[in-house]
Amino acid sequence: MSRLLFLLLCASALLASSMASAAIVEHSFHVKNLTLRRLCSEQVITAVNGSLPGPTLRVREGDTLVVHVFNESPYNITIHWHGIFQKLSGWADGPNMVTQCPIIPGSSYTYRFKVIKQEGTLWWHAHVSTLRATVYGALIIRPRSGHSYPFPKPDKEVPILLGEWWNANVIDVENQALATGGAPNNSNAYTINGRPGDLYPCSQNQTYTLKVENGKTYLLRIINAALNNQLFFKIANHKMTVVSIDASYTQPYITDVVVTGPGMTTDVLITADQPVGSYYMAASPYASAPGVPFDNTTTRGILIYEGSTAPLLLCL
Ligand SMILES: *[C@@H]1O[C@H](CO)[C@@H](O)[C@H](O)[C@H]1NC(C)=O
Ligand SMILES: *[C@@H]1O[C@H](CO)[C@@H](O)[C@H](O)[C@H]1NC(C)=O
Ligand SMILES: *[C@@H]1O[C@H](CO)[C@@H](O)[C@H](O)[C@H]1NC(C)=O
Ligand SMILES: *[C@@H]1O[C@H](CO)[C@@H](O)[C@H](O)[C@H]1NC(C)=O
Ligand SMILES: *[C@@H]1O[C@H](CO)[C@@H](O)[C@H](O)[C@H]1NC(C)=O
Ligand SMILES: *[C@@H]1O[C@H](CO)[C@@H](O)[C@H](O)[C@H]1NC(C)=O
Ligand SMILES: [Cu+2]
Repeated sequence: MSRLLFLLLCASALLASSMASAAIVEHSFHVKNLTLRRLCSEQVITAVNGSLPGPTLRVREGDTLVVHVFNESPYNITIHWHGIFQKLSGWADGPNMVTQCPIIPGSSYTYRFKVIKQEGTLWWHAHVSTLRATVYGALIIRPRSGHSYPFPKPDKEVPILLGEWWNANVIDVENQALATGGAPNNSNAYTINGRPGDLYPCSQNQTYTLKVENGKTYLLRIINAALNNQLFFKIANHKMTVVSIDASYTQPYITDVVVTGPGMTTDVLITADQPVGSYYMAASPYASAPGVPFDNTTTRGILIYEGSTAPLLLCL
């Protein structure tokens, strides 16, 4: 009896302390066809809410995230919350046929979980077949209110999602590999926030640009959403201070290149402290297995200083 009372008291104390600063953050995802023009041709992809990447979700540590997923696509879908601990909410984790049956076309499912003791950047992606190539987005976890980052507050925060693009329906790519017993086709491009960049055909106008102001500091939340490849990421003439990896703070360290494995995230601070101008950013893969072909192309974006007039681009 006293033990039960003790448990109840503990439970209500916990509830009171977590309610003090926690919120319920509720969103809906509409998964459906999206027609995009990339690399000289049109392609129908599966995407959330008509954009690639899909919507960025923002919560604070301690919040409960509720996402209603409506499957308006022709394919079975689940959404995985990559890196979330899912304490006592394993059924919200998302792997198809592991923690749930898929959300079949025309139906919906609600994910509900608490984000506890994780701060930084994670992301979400489809966990059925190869659909995560196009069904993905950022999940940003800020400190709970009254708490701050263990580094100087940046002027702005920018998700940088590195992705992979196929000039094909990714379901067909997978099915073709299954049917022939061979390796699936490699991707045709890498992307920064859904854009391949000016090194690819017909893609000059599909180049991600980040406008910055002289003297300001930016928190880039870099996410490797590629399927198979480790990617190097670099910005010409700019140093990066790594402050967090996979939603865990790190000892800050300064570097001019970061490498992220598929699924991993790296948060870096950059300061716009270079002469006003335009600077390339780029991501390219690292693969060391001998004789195994891989997509060895490079995606580029551009960091543009406000007031920059010269079209001159500084290369890496
Ligand atoms: C997705 O789109 C729906 C319908 O337009 C909208 O109500 C919802 O707020 C969007 N979700 C996000 C996370 O932006
Ligand atoms: C969505 O795209 C798929 C594959 O291209 C196609 O088979 C299907 O008819 C499309 N569905 C809708 C509702 O447009
Ligand atoms: C979609 O999910 C349903 C229900 O689990 C299953 O019966 C069906 O085989 C799945 N379809 C595909 C193409 O995997
Ligand atoms: C895979 O690549 C081969 C060779 O380029 C091409 O013929 C085939 O159509 C591709 N498969 C898919 C599903 O795009
Ligand atoms: C982008 O440029 C390509 C040619 O490089 C062109 O075919 C395409 O229509 C352009 N797209 C837009 C949206 O301007
Ligand atoms: C990429 O791979 C192709 C085919 O294996 C090869 O011809 C080309 O030289 C490689 N390019 C780079 C930049 O490594
Ligand atoms: Cu994942």
